[in-house]
Amino acid sequence: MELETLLNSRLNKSIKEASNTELFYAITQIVNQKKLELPFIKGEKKLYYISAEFLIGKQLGKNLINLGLYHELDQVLTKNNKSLKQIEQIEKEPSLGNGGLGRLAACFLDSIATLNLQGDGIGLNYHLGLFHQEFKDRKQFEVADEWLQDNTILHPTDVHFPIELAGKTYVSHMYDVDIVGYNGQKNTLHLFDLDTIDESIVHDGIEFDKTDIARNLTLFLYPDDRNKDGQLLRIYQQYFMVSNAAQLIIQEEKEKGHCLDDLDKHVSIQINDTHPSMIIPELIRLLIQEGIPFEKAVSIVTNTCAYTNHTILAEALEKWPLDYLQEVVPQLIPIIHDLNHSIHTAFHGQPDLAIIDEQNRVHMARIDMHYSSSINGVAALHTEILKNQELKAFYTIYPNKFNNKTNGITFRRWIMHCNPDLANLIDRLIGNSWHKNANQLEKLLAFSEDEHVLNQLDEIKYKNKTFLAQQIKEQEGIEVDPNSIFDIQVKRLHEYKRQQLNALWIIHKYLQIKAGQFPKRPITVIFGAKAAPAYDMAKNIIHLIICLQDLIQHDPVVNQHLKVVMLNNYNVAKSEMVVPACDISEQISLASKEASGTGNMKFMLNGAITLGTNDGANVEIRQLVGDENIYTFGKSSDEVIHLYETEGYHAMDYYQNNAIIHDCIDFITSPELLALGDEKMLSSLKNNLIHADWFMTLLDVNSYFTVKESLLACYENRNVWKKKVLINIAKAGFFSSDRTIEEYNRDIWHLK
Ligand code: B1H
Repeated sequence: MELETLLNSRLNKSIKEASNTELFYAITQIVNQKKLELPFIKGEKKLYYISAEFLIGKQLGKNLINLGLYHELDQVLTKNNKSLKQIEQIEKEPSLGNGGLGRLAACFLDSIATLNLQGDGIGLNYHLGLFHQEFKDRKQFEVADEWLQDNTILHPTDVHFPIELAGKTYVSHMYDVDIVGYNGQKNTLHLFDLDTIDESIVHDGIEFDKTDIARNLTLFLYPDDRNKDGQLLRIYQQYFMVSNAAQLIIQEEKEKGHCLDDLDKHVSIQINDTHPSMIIPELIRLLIQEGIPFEKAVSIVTNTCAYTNHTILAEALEKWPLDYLQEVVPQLIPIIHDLNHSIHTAFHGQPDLAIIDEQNRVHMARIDMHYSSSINGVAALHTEILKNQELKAFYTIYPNKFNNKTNGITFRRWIMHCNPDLANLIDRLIGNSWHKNANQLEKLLAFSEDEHVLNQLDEIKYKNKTFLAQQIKEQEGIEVDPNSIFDIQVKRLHEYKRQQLNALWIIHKYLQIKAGQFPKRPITVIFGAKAAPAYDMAKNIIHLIICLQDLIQHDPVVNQHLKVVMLNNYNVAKSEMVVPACDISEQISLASKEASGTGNMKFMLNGAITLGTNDGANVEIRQLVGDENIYTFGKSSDEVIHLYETEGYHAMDYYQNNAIIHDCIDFITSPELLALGDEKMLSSLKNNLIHADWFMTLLDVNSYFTVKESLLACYENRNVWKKKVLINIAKAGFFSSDRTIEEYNRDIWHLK
């Protein structure tokens, strides 16, 4: 049936008369029906991608694209004076992730299904998600994100497993989300939950009794783990996730009639960071229960599992006190001891290889590295740092396990859905083969001198900036000029990502404008970021940015030249608004610290120029586009690593010896800012920058300011800029997650 007829038959009125909400539910029903008709992907071997986060974004538009229905439906609705884009807004965004790690898992599920590979995701159904960010008094506050209300994506199943937690048995409940590929087939994301969860125990934002496991287990992603109860809760969550995963895998294998001795021939398990690492001892335990001897079970599990490392920051390489594990998962302790013992014997007690260290902490990443068959980093530089620095001891003993898989993004969401005008222009120029073979984008290079094409690209950018400006006006109440340069930094808030460096530049620009030195063209600096609730310095940085936003907005001279916007509650939907509207993509982490980054890829694909350090995947962007088409600055990762090793960085020296840095930092506690901000938070940030500055903000101030000025100047050279934009789009094909997944499959999973 034609879509229009189908839609009419679902509504008891005409499309014109129906409200957006009525249309949303009618379209959702149609999509659900179409999904039901799709076959599940089948194969000899199946992948299970286990992750604490799946930042999947709104599903309706994505499903329509992957079902090949978006275009037709859009036309039907437009004809009836309705906007599909507005109808899509009605869906609440799933709050099942935090940042790049979770978004990567979502892009991977999309590509796995699109490549017709049999692979399901396994995670948890967080009722209140990460948190919803609110600003009050220019500060971040966290409230529960009730994204599950009006749920249209989760399907309850009748799958339940018994899970032992601290000696008590809980019964899990599995919910499924369909993962539709861009190829007429589907996989599933399985989210586990307890029926006894009680949202009403949450009070004062996101506070709740951390010990009431039956009621709290799957309330929130990343509960505050500063104290013991919080850490225990994270262990409860992680074990609940992996015990469900292990039982599901074994059940599915038995249903297929496979022998568990052959598990590694039929199953691959990808461990996304260390949160799912307990899958290893848990699977060993269950295989032993099934009658397989310990040594054999260990070897099967090792061959089945593969581990991805996403960061070199020590804080994220989890180490759980053995006592805590003893309390929550006593059934795993004998296995962990046996594994530790084997390693101790095999490597003569070498301390940096030990699973249980001298302080009786269990190193989760070390379990992964000893007992899986692949260890990968997420960008070329990151993998080299793992091999030569962070995980050197392991690279020495297992050189063949290490491999690189540079991250990618799904082009279905990150250009076709978020930037339809650009996608359509590309279709007209080079045909649509790039939808399934992203390298075809290089054909755009043929137009790099074509003034007409370059102008069309520029007009699309202007239209996207105008749309974002409208949204900012509506949602944040700030007027921004689409003719200004849109300079954007959106990502988790962390000192290593150095949003504070960007803020220092804003202060610098503000002071220049105050002194009568005006930029050639107004600049709009846009931020979006959530700070972890327990991360005070990150909250201080958000506070500074909002104070600057308000100071500048209300200064009648400065606001002619400069605007700052801190987007509230940055999420996937907001990202889809800002990515197509960006001129300058800020990727300014301290070199060596950003494992890859994936926002950098989204911005490049949508025609922004990167202003970045030689870090993570920026390095690969630079290799692809060439030095003329990216603006890099700052010390290299080798230099930074050397500074850490020699304790050679002293923020105070920069503060005392550089007048510009001195003035910018002093301005943080200037009367102007103290009139708007919290004295304690602003001085704490200032003191940190002078006396600690663990992520070396001041190291790169000089080169950042200089290179940023030359990038802004380049924008005025309109034809040169437009050509750079085209080259960035044309070279972005490498960053398709289809390419990444083909590599995982070729080197690690071998699904077909
Ligand atoms: C990344 C995290 C992360 N790496 C633990 N590690 C967390 C780890 O709250 N926790 O417990 C939260 C986040 N996230 C990101 O992964 C990297 O920083 C990015 O550079 C990378 O692109 C992304 C995907 O690989």
